Amino acid sequence: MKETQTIKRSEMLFERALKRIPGGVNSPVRAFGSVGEAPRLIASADGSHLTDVDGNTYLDFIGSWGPMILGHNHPVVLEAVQEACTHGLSFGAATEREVEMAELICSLVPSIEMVRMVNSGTEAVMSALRVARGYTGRSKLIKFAGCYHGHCDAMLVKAGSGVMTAGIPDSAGVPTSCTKDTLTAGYNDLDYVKRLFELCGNDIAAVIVEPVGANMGVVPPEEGFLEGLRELCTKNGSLLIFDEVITGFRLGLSGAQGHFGVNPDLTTFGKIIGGGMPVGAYGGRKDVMEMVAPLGAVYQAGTLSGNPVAMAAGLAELRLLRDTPDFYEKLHQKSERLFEGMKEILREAGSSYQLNYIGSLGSLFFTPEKVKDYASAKTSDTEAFARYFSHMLRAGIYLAPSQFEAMFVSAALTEEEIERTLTAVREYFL
Ligand code: HOZ
Repeated sequence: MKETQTIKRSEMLFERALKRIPGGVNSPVRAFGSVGEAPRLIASADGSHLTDVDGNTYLDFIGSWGPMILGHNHPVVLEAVQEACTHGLSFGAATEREVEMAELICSLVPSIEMVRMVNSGTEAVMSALRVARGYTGRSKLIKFAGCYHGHCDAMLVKAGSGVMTAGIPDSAGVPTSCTKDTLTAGYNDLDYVKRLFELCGNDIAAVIVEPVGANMGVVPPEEGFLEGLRELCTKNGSLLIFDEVITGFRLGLSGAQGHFGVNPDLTTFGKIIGGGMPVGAYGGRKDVMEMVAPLGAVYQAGTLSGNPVAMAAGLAELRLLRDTPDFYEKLHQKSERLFEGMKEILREAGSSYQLNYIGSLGSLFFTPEKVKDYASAKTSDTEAFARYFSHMLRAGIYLAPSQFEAMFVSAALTEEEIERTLTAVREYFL
């Protein structure tokens, strides 16, 4: 977008939104608060592009925060949704598609023997934690600073994502009784987790982790970290939960667990499994999932869970990912060209930056420190990030409006668009 292009309609609508929606948005990061820009209100999207209400187009590196791995408006997903709509929008009853969805997920992710569909990643996490507590009869949970597991009460402790830029490490409205059993460790700090297990191993129901941190910017696990968590959980009779809301079906068909070869007991999903519709899921070992009502004593329910239209979108997207030859290889090669190109520019620009990436997820941190956890991510100069963000936005490149979110690459991105992005990065840094 050029400086001369207008954002008048976005501004006018946002003014109206501020009067009737808290902060003008339905999810905090969208307010662009930490980058000092007016949010662009989006009217439509297609392939690798977004178009705002003023008619400006942007190359989209958010992809609805993950689901749009195929790009926007993929015809196969759209057709599946349109076809499903003609049969009814919601039945509140069991359907054939949800059986197919459960079978498909179990066939693609080896650690999953049974799965329950819900409506969001938050719901998936909340339910998985309840199942873990029900199964083990224990109450304590270990989470990692900077990991974000949605906005359920027990997980709003040193959470990543919007919580990091909002400067509220522990949310108001969450009674201490809801978080007193949440223990927090540093990401990649296996020794600390060992100490927690030494102190109260018999009380720990579960360790929950993003197998690749993607809500404090992208922070991959160091060698041995996930394996170490697996070992500790097995040894102490605790469950290991991988939150694959972002990495599921993004790093590969079997997610981060397939990529790293570490099997959790339970996994949570969201984003890609809904193909852009509001869907989440949790699943894992049969003996654990058999705890869920009506089979077992852990209660969890939902009117719109397994919604037929949402299932149609998710099934179409997952089947495409499964059936497109070399889908992930090609996406990762494309991402590598982009991220390695950025690294080269950053090297030329000096050493005050870090670029972490894995597969089609990446983050540029404005810090000279290697970013391996929450503390090192927090050393980033967020004002410098905001200046970079504004430059990119004006060049027509739509990045996540926060230092602590990921850059998502979609299969719709073309070579020409990668070059265009690198040119904008070069213009900023060199
Ligand atoms: N929780 C998302 C970022 N990790 C933001 C979701 C949204 O604003 O749509």
